[in-house]
Amino acid sequence: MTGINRRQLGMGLGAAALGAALGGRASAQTNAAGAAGSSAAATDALSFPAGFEWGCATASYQIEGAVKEDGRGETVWDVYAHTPGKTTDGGTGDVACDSYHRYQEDIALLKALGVKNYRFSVAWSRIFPSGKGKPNQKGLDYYNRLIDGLLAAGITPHMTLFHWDLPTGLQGGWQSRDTAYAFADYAGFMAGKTSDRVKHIMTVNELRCFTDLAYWNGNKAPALRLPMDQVNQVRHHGVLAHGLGVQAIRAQARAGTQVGLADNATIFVPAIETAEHIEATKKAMREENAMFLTAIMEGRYIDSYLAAQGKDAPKVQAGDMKAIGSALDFVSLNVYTANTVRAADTASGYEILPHLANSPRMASPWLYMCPEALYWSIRTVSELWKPKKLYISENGCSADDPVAKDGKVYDADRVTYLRNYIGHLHRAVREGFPIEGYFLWSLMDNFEWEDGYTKLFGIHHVDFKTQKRTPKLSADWYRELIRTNRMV
Ligand code: GBH
Repeated sequence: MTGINRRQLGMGLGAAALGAALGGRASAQTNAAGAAGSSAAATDALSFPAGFEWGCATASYQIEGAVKEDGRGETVWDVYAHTPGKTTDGGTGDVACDSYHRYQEDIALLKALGVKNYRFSVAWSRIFPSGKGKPNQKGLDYYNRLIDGLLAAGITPHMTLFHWDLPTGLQGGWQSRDTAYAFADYAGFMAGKTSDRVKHIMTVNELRCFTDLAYWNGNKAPALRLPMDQVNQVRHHGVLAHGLGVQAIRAQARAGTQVGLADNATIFVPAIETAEHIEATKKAMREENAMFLTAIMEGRYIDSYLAAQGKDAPKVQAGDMKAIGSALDFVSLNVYTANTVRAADTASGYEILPHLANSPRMASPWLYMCPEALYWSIRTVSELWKPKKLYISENGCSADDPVAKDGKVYDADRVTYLRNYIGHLHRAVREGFPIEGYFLWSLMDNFEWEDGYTKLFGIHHVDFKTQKRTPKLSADWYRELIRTNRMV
């Protein structure tokens, strides 16, 4: 559906916004507006535009297994997961969902679900086992089989090039500027080899996670706790890798290849939907993400960030910021939770309100329920930076997921989570923001990083002893949403 059609739809349906977000029934007024639209599918207040891209997401280390096969090189996550005490119950990605061998089965799952889009990531160390140097054909062959299999099933591949599994062969990891150059070489190589078939490429996944959480908080690989000046340098190398990656992809990809990134900007929602709180929220969005998404969208580090970091600010070389600010075809956001902001009489002009002990949340302690995050993430990013297109590249949740007597997982809580978040996605669509698609995290239960296999996000249950995949209630729900292209 075109932007014009969406705006027409939005204008007609504005009055129904609240009703739809709450799962209410379409009113006579909205039905009339829908009938006036050009798309047959958009016939009521709860429909999505025809062609809205529904998908599922996964990542290499979390699902592939086969860590020593066909020349794959070691990564920081292999080391971390095998270090006693790092992951809950000692979980590793050695086998995970065994997707390296079972990718055909996974394609069949996607097909049965009716999703037409799949977001996967490439394990850098399968392509360049030590991060750079001579490419490994067998690793590339795997992704060619996956891509061809997806296309044969009528599913569009959306490829992420780095989802945290950094080759240990890269000395110094993200502390080294050379890693950004190595990433660009790898990114260009993959674009050259796959862009005849892959038209959507994301450089990196979640800058904050592989920089701050890995080199400052120390709870993601390589689990360091560096001083702030070094942390800022790691962050800089992360955004630089993205920017140089964009340039390398553009240099080597076929015309028409769309390039972006999947970032987990910290999301803010206004306490009350009034001009002053919305302004404060946008300000928080821009300032709290200054070292990541703001730098990428503006091609500079904003003054407040540089002032706050003082002598610890990153060391920037000529040309870096230009590369970092390379124009993008789309911006993808991983959205799980958010913080509430109010306008306040503080130096920054805003206050971020803390989550409280009884704030509702899902099975992961950090996963506070905040459905409006999906709307406000899209709106604040759109209004601040006007990206051409947006995607939600991840949204989903962990849940308790007990297996019932009949072998099925009835995850009604996950359905509630998804239904509410997608209700707010629908609002963003209705209001005409350029949101193209949505990827549910995750296709199936998988290795959840430091939580091992104790927090599971899948809409398919995986029996890790037998590798049997079984649709949960949430998969049935998502299938129906896709089939009708409508809130269900
Ligand atoms: C995403 O990260 C990842 O892309 C994906 O691989 C992962 O499986 C999925 O979401 C589910 O977690 O130490 O308390 O500060 C999610 C974003 C941000 C979640 C940081 C955990 C920190 C927890 N992550 N957050 S805490």
